[in-house]
Order: sequence, then structure tokens, then C-alpha cells
Amino acid sequence: MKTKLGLLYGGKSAEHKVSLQTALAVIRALDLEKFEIHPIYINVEGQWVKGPQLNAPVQNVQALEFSASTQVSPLALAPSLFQTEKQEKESLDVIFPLLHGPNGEDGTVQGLLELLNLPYVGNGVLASAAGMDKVIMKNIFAQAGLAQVNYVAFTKSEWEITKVEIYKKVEEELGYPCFVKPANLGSSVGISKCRNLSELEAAFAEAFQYDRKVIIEEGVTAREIEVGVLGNDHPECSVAGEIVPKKDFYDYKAKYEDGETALMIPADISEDEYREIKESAIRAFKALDCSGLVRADFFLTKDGKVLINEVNTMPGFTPFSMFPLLWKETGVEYPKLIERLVNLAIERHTEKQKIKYTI
Ligand code: G1L
Repeated sequence: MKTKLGLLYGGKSAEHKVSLQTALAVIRALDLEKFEIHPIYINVEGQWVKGPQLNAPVQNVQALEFSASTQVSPLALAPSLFQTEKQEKESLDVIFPLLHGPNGEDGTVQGLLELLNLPYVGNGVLASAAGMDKVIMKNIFAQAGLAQVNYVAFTKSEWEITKVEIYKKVEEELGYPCFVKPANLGSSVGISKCRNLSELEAAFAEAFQYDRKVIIEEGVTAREIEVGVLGNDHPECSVAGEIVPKKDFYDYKAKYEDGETALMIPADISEDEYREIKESAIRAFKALDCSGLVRADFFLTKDGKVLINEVNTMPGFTPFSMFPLLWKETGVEYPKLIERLVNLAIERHTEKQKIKYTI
């Protein structure tokens, strides 16, 4: 029996196009002898549109942008939950959510899938939600004893009342340079580097346009090293990769360029540095109660300190993104990586069915 895989992509977010590209890459990598692919497109209006089952790989993203005429209710993903028995066989075996931003990465779609009792790939509600909020994530890392840069956080209402005290606290606890960011990880907008008080003032006003909570982080001069973690209760770590500003880069084993930075895989770090990064990545994975996968991002300072920066519960996932490239170098090719993730989803769901909810 083939696995009936529901691919959920698109979404009412700035990452809509990225999601479509990723869905296309996943479809092309799936073995049609093993999987029945059922595409579900969320258009820019937020409508859910069910496409026809795919029996051959599609050629371009346009073929995945179905018109709203086949709009469905999100609840239709699980006919067995509320319809007759004979429709039970129409139910999907596993959902692969390729969605980013406020309606897909923050745990809301995962919550829907939990209610529908459907197995799904990737992190659950808690890890998705916690991983979306930099302040919550860093507080959890601190509690887990992970080293990280100093940070402080404020809500918009606190700032409106005590601006001067807040600037003073930032200067005393962090100094310059520092980075002001909306707490919500989904947005790459609203982030500023500050070198003095007037830049700090402007940065707060800017960041509060995108979130009601901001985080201010100490600026460090450091290399950026990333690893991929894969698994459920026994997660494994990939080789490390480095994000290098292009001008500093030459002659590494594998280099992937795009824009201003290049990826170097494996990163040129010592065995001790790698061991510490790997242990910290797995500790972070467990601290956030992750499942499936995570990309863990670190700073490696000049004096050899390993600081966790953040984890991404839904990392870039085309064959040319860091996470799949790290696993490729570790010996897991893209199609196998997808199969591993699907199996992890089913495993987690099976385990969860064994839990008693009544006495
Ligand atoms: F389902 C997984 F495997 F957990 C998963 C889901 C989503 C991995 C990676 C992603 N990534 C994305 O959806 C995106 C970064 C391409 C945003 Cl559209």
C-alpha cells in the first residue's frame, strides 16, 4: 500500500512563493511507487484548495496553484473524523506542512492537525510556537544552560511608559553594538543594528511596527555555524556548515553561493568545537521539545565560545537550502531525508495513540 501524503503549501504569508518552490522540489523528490501525493494549496486569500492526486511529477509551480473552484474546508483533511465509515479510506496517512509565518509556523496549523488526529511532518504545537518567539525560545535555552548572547526584551506598552529607563537598561546590560528585533521570528523585517542612542530610539520605533514585543541582543563578532538535527526522542546531528560573507571565502570542500553569502559544508571547525555544537544542538532540540527536525544556528566567537543563536523549526527546505545540504553531506540525500521525516511523523503519531487520556 502506498502512503497517502497530503502536501500542504502556499499560505497567506510573505513566504508564499518559497513554499510553492519547496512543494515543487518535494514532489519531484518523492518516489511515486511509495507515495500517493495529494496537494492542498492555501492561496494568498487563505482559502484551502484541494488539487487532484498527482500521478506524475509536476513541471512548474503554476501547476500547483489551483483555482479556488475546488475550495475545501480544512476539516475535509480528515473525513474519517466526522463523516461516514466508507469515507475513512479517503483519509490521508500523513500531512507534510510546508508553510511559514503566522499561519503555519507558529503552531496553529499543527494544532489543527492535532485536532484532526492526523500524523504530520515536523514539529508539534509547542515547539513550533516556542520556536517562533525569540524571547520564549531564549528563555528556554537559558533554563537549559545553553550559552547565548546577552539579551533583554520589552513589550510595546512597557516601552511607551518607560522609554528612557529602557534605553538605559539596554546600554548598561548590553552596550553597543546591539541588535533590536521584533520577537516574532517569522519576520526578517524590522531588525536594526544600533551603534548609539539615537539609532536605538529609531530601532525600537521600527521594530514595534511589526510586533508588540521586541528583543535586544548584544552584538558579537563571530562566525555563523549551523547544524541540522533529525529525529524524535533520539535526535541525530548532521555535519556543521558555515554561512560566510562572500568576500572572506575561498577553497572549501563544498561551496554554495547565493547573493552576499556562501555556504561552506562541512565548516572548517575543530573536533572540539563540532562536539560542543552538536551537544548544544541536541540539548536545544530537547529543551524545546522538538520532533522531526530543526536547524540550529550558532555563533562561534574568536575565543572559541559556542553560543546558540536560534533554532528554526521550519528551515529552508529546497534541495539547495542549508538543512538538506547538511544532511546530504552527512550521507542522507534529499529523497531519503523526506522519507525519514515522513516515517518520524508516523512514529510520533503511533506513540501518541498509546497515551491514556482517561483513568
Ligand atoms: F515538515 C517539515 F519537515 F517539518 C518542514 C516544514 C516546513 C520543514 C521545512 C519547512 N519549511 C518551510 O515550509 C519553508 C521554510 C519553505 C517555508 Cl515556506
